[in-house]
Amino acid sequence: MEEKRLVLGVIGSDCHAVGNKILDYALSEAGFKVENIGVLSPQEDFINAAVETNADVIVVSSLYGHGEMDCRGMREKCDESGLKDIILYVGGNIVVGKQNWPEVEKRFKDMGFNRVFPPGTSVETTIKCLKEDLYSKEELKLKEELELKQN
Ligand code: B12
Repeated sequence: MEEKRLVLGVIGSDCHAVGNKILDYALSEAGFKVENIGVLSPQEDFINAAVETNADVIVVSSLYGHGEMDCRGMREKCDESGLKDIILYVGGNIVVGKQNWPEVEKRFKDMGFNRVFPPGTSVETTIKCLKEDLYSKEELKLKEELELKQN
C-alpha cells in the first residue's frame, strides 16, 4: 500500500520540542513517512518541505500560545505553492490560555485548517484521524489484515 508522507514541525518562534519528538516517533512507527522540520519553523519551511517531499499532510504544532498569529495565511501560501489539496492539521496549545474550544476550532477552520486539535490530543487520536483522512475504508481493512498476519 502506498506510503503516506507527512511534514511535521513546530511553527513560529516556538521551541517546545518534546511533543514534536514523540509525534515523529509515533507517526513513523505507525507507518507514515515523516519529514520532521523541528522547532522554530516558519510557514515557508513547512511549505518548502511539503513541496520537496510531495507530502499528503502538514502537521503543525503550536504550544506557546501564538498559534493563531503564526498560522494565519498558511492555507493561502500553500495554494500559491501548488499545494492546493494538501491536508492541514494543527494542534498543541494553539491559543493563549483556556478559550471556548468550538470558537477556537472555528477560527482555525476558517483559516483553512482541515482538522484542529485541542490540548492534550493523544497520539492514538492523531494516528486514527490521519488514517481516516488518507486511506479508504477498503485500504484500512486491508492494512489491518496485513498487520494481524505480521504479528
Ligand atoms: C517544557 C515546557 C517548556 C520548556 C520547553 C523545553 C523544550 N525545548 O521542549 C521551556 C521552559 C523552554 C518553555 C518555554 C516557554 N513556555 Co512552556 N511549557 C512546557 C510544559 C511544562 C511542557 C511541554 C511539554 O513538553 N509537554 C509534553 C508533550 C509530550 O506534550 P505536548 O507538547 O502538548 O505535545 C503532545 C500533544 O499536545 C500533541 N500535539 C502536539 N502538537 C500537535 C499537533 C497536532 C496536529 C496534533 C494532532 C497533536 C499535537 O501530541 C504531542 C505528543 O503527545 C508546558 C505545560 C504542559 N504541561 O504542557 C508549558 C507551556 C506549553 N509553555 C507555555 C509558555 C507560555 C511558555 C513560554 C512562552 C513562557 C515564557 N513566558 O517564556 C516559553 C515559550 C518559549 C518559546 N519560544 O517557545 C504555556 C503555553 C500557554 C498557552 N498556549 O496558552 C504552557 C502550556 C504552560 C502553561 N500552562 O502556561 N516551556
